[in-house]
Amino acid sequence: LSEAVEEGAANLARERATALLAEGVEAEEVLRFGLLDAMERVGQRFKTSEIFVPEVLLAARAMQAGLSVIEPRLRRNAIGSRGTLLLGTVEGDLHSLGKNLVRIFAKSAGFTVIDLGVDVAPGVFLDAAKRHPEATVVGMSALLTTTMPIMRTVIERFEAEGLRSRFRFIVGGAPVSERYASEIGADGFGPDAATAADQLKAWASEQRPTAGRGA
Ligand code: B1M
Repeated sequence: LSEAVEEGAANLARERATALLAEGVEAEEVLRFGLLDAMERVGQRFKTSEIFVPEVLLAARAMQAGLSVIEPRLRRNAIGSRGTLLLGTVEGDLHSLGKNLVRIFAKSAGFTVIDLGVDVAPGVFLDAAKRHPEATVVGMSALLTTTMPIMRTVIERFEAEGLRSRFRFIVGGAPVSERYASEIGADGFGPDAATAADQLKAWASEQRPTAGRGA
């Protein structure tokens, strides 16, 4: 499977992921050793100019094909809704895979996820917050050092509109750190999608944020 992902062979990735599940391999193992490790190697080869954007794009498509096969298994333990998460990759950033993983893990943990997609402008997060009064968490992904600052802008826009206190903000993505999350005023950081889902669960079991918090 990891070879199929590295080669950007989406159909093969789909077939191999399906075969692995049929053989009884756990979906979490397929994710870690078949998909994530492969994409890590793709990143390394891209960094050293061994491969270029088209190959990376094909690999990402193959990973997405594998992800769609294992998603129902990862979600099999999902329970009733624990809350609603507004999720997106920030403006200027087209990287979708980490965000999609957060969506899968959050859904598995019982959350309703409103996936706003990639290249999400601050105003779009705000509109979604207004359209979904049930939402209490905003999740933002950024993979580029140039797009990370947009996460701060989003939080500032929520503050300016008086909406900050309704939400917890969780951020993540390869260049994002816990320290950066705290610097921009986010409430949480997810080094990976599973940890992000754990954070959501922890928040859901606490009380909602109180008015004026974080303003
Ligand atoms: Co891009 N890219 N890319 N890329 N790409 C990186 C990020 C890069 C590190 C590669 C490199 O140089 N080694 C580099 C960024 C450098 C930097 O900013 N410092 C880079 C670059 C430069 C670019 C372009 C500028 C290249 C160009 O055009 N010259 C361009 C930018 C386009 C844009 O966004 N405007 C670009 C384009 C692309 C593709 C479109 C070809 C493709 C994305 C396709 C897609 O997503 N549909 C792509 C890919 C695939 C990568 C790499 C190789 C892999 C990223 C990935 O999907 N990883 C990446 C190298 C790398 O990261 N090693 C690279 C797998 C994914 C599951 O991991 O998203 O990190 P990740 O998510 C993790 C955690 O970060 C976390 O959970 C996941 C694990 O469970 N997480 C969260 C993520 N979001 C979270 C949110 C949370 C919590 C946790 O809470 C809400």
